Amino acid sequence: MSVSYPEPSLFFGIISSFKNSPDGGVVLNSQGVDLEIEHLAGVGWSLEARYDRCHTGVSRQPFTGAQTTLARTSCSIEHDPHSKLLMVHAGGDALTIHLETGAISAARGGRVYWRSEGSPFAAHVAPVKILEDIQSIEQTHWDEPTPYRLVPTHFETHMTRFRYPAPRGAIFGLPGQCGEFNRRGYRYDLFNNDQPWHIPSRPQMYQAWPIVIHEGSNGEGWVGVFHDNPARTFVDLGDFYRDTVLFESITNNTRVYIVADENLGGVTQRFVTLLGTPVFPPSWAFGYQQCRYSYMSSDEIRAVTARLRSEKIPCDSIYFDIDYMDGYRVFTRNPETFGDLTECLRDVKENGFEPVCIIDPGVKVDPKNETYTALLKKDAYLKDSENNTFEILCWPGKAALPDFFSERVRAQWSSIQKQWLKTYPFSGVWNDMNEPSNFDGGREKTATAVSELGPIRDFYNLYGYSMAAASAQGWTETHPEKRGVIITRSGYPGVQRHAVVWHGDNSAWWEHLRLAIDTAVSYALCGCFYTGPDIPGFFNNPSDDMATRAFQLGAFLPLFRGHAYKLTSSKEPYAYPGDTGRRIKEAIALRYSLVREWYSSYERSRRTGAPLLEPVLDGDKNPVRDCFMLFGKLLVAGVTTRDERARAIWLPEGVWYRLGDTSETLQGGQWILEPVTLEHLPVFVRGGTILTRNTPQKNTPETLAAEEHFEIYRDASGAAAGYWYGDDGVSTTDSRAQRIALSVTRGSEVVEKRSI
Ligand code: MIG
Repeated sequence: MSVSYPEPSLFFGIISSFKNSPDGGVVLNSQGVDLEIEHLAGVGWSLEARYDRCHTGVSRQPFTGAQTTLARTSCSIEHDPHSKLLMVHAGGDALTIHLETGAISAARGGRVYWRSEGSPFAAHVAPVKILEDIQSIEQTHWDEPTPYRLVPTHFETHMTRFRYPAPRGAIFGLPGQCGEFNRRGYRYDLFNNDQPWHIPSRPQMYQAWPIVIHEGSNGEGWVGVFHDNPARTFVDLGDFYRDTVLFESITNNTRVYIVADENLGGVTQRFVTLLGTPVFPPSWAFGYQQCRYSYMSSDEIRAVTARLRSEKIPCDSIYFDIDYMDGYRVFTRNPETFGDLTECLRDVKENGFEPVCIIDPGVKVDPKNETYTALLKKDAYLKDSENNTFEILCWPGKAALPDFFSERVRAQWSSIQKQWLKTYPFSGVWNDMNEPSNFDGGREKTATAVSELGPIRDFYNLYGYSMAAASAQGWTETHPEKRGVIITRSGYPGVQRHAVVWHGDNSAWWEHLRLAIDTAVSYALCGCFYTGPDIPGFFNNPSDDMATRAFQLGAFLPLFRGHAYKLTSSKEPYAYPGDTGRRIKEAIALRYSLVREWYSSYERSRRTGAPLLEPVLDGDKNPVRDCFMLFGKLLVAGVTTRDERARAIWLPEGVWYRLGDTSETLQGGQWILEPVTLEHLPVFVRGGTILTRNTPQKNTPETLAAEEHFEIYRDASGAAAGYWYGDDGVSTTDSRAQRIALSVTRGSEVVEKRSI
């Protein structure tokens, strides 16, 4: 049996007209399809293909995760009838379009950094059958032998395509998907999904980030491509087509952003400009946080927090998972087990913990449920094709999904949340299940629902993003002056403007330690800096060694939160005896000893766009397994296998030190073999760094208020520099915020401080 991949029927090829658009861009037309070219200041090119005239469905995505108000650089056109080339100039950037083939290339300073082969834009005008990866669908066709992992299944759709040859080297991106950090050679299906296995053959995960990053096509610098289409999107990076980057979305219009920079970090910076400044969580969010599915009563919450204190384990936050609710009705509390919720919140706060409550999107269908009826009266739910409330099955049983795509509904939700937070003053809101999860028919069925803005299949991947936006709005309305934590499972590029992200239901497996590193670094490259996994892993009971490595790793990832599934053993740091317990406590103490660095570096990254985490690239620009750069100055080497005795680590150019040891220098620009023990992870500091070190107290605010000292790691010339940020830790505008540049010169022990 031969399986063919569907070829599009329409290419954006022979260009029949082109003209300047009123807002400074250029509009081209080919076979009835418009392509609008714009140049965004500080970002790069935006190419929007509008297939309205040859497609049904939305003519323009009602909204996207990107910032829509960015300044446009005005474009000038240069047409050479002889060579049939159209050049569009904007600042130092130039885009060249071949008027007879639709081929496009992008260049800066005369050097081409991105190019297509023929027309990159194409569409299936007549509906095509989607070929699905058999390993990724529940219902497989094992009896049909296939020469390939694809079988035709399920549904017919229009599709639009964007395709170009992959330059050499690694392809990064697609944060949130499982599988290798280097995505080259794989195929992905971005269709947000609650799938807890996190294994490469079931890659559809909670978030859809249609972003890839690779070298420039001339082998210089780095290029990022954001295929901004929130409908289900297939991304093929050389699985079916060798050496190709291909995006295919099941709906009409696609906007593609192409950004280029000399440095990988510069690509991130451009994405931060495009997607917006990440939220600034309060300082306590940089400490250790404790969660479990679920602490079953306010007494259990009190017992856990008391134990953490009595064992002298620093911790900043305690999470209330779904069992605090009354029958899983959002915005309620269980009258028996959490009857004294008000007092419980007061007690944990007095003990120095910030309480965070889970809030799911599904509202229990129940005429006695106030939230349900209030939203029903406002006509606030997604509908089915007959215009009745679309119902899902989730924890509360039958539930209705608020139409978060609608601004009106987001405002209603935020006022309900405001009422809730006024009654029960939690310090943060945790949005789970917002892919949205549906135990009845999954995403295929949910995708048939209809929003006020149209059929949700056209923007399905924005549901979690929209819920996070509503939560963030609710938080701000409750506390205009105070930062809180909104933490979300589902998302789309731009979600970092509203919320922080956690990686969802991992397992206490060694494999998932690697996945946690790859996921956090992938997110960070795309400008979403604050993410992290469940530590030591949600499902399963870890071995002692695995738990040790998990806490040691978590201490170096932005979100450092312990969590555990209902049917597993206790996984709080105090649950481990002997050396395991000691090592875990030491890992947490190490986190707090660097908490000023966390706070300062995060503040700088969100402000400047410099990635908080980056891959470590060897001399051939290949990512070094399980290693990452943190704050631009620490090199953290994860240990993700049992009984590892030594780690091969590439130290980038320059002078390096082991963390905490300024006496011995290591030469960079080479591989080293570093012996490892269970005591700690190998962590190195780049020469030229001043680290602020803290003395761990019971939580972050107390640690930041206590005495600090500087550790000086000099570069080859004997100098070092650092950055120190401080404020009151929670205010949105804090007049006492201080930004200080630290420096020492050769031969001097004095750390100079300069306000910036
Ligand atoms: O289907 O609220 O990922 O962190 O503890 C399980 C219960 C629902 C999934 C989340 C997990 C959370 C759990 N939730």
